[in-house]
Amino acid sequence: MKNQVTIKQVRITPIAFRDGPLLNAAGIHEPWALRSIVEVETSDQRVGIAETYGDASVLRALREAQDLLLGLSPFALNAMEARVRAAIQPGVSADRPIQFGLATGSHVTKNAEKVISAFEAAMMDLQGQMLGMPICDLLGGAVRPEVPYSAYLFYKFAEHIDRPYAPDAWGEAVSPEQIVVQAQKMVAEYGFQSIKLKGGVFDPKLEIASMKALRKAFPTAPLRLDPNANWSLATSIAAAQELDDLLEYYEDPTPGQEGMAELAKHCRAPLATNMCVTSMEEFKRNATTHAVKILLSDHHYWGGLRATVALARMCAVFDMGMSMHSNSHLGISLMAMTHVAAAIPNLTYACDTHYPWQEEEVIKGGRLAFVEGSVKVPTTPGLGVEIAPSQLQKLHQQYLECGIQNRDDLGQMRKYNPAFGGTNPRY
Ligand code: GKR
Ligand code: MG
Repeated sequence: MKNQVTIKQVRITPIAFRDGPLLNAAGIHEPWALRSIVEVETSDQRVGIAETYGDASVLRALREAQDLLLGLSPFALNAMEARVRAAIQPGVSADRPIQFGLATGSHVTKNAEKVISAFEAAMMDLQGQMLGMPICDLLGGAVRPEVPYSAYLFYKFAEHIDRPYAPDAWGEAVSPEQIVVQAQKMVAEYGFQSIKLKGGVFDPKLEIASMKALRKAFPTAPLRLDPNANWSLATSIAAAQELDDLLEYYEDPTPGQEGMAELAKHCRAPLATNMCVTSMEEFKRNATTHAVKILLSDHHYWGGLRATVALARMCAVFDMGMSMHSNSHLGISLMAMTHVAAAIPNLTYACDTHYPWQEEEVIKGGRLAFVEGSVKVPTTPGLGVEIAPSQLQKLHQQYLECGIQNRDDLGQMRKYNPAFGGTNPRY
């Protein structure tokens, strides 16, 4: 077609930003978190943007696929998806090993979905700019004016080993009392109304005590605990007796759908996951195992914003609730999460976000604001945020200098404790 706007350039820039010494089932966060920033430029000089994982295998997949977009209209999402699926090998091999295992979404087997998602978000940003509409309108329209997020608490050390930079303002949190202080600070600063604790770190007794202390400090807030499958089935069943009346949902206490299905028979709190239902095959199996009642969606690995809207419909069909998972991320991802969450009627649980743990930004205007725990859904065209070029350059330089190319929480923990086993489930 004459004068049709087409994609003429794609830029992929890996970045690194400071991240806290947050503890989890795998170990501890490294001092730098990685992301990839995608910029898709059109023949009429518009730039659409997206943010996704920054591990080496995703970066390589993005780079392998970037030229597939050249010449496409920003509206040609099906053509983009077909090209990417044909080009990206889903399998695991010696040069494509399984990446960080805490979130199944980060496996290389999902590289095609991850690349499609990133390209789709950038192309939908362009579509919105061209039509003068926010992305949520392209997804059917916002059903809520703001999207609620939950406080995402972590056990943590006061500072990283070898002190690569000055410690963050959050301090140490290795006891129930310190977790309550962390929650109070996060709720005071962001206004969150739901609270999630990342568990699977310490003895379950201490983590249950933390949940009880949170309940005392926040008598009415919905509470969640996520041990990232680091508890055996027996431990999870025993803990359920104490947690049942405290939890809004019990997220991934024990590994696998079969384990979760067995646990479901022994607890009243609904089970939620971002670990044992991360693909349509697993979704189909869950319909038989009845393991999980609440799915934590994540457009970054479920294949994009439109795929997440479709997933929400599947959840409705199978009587499942929907919440949203997060990994360490910046404002471009937060905006994409906000658009898609705004457009899904049955995403009724406050979404996860690591955003309070991040101090740096890549977007113009700096860090995004939360009001009463929610992010306002943008009404400006496209995604609603733009890259600050000097920040992109700075964070890219940090990537080049930080020496990390793949997230490795286990390796990082072994710097503190060389004997750290990393067995899962540990308790
Ligand atoms: O950042 O340590 C972390 C989290 O544990 C993350 O890796 C998980 O993917 O947030 C996630 C979850 O809900 O399982
Ligand atoms: Mg989780």
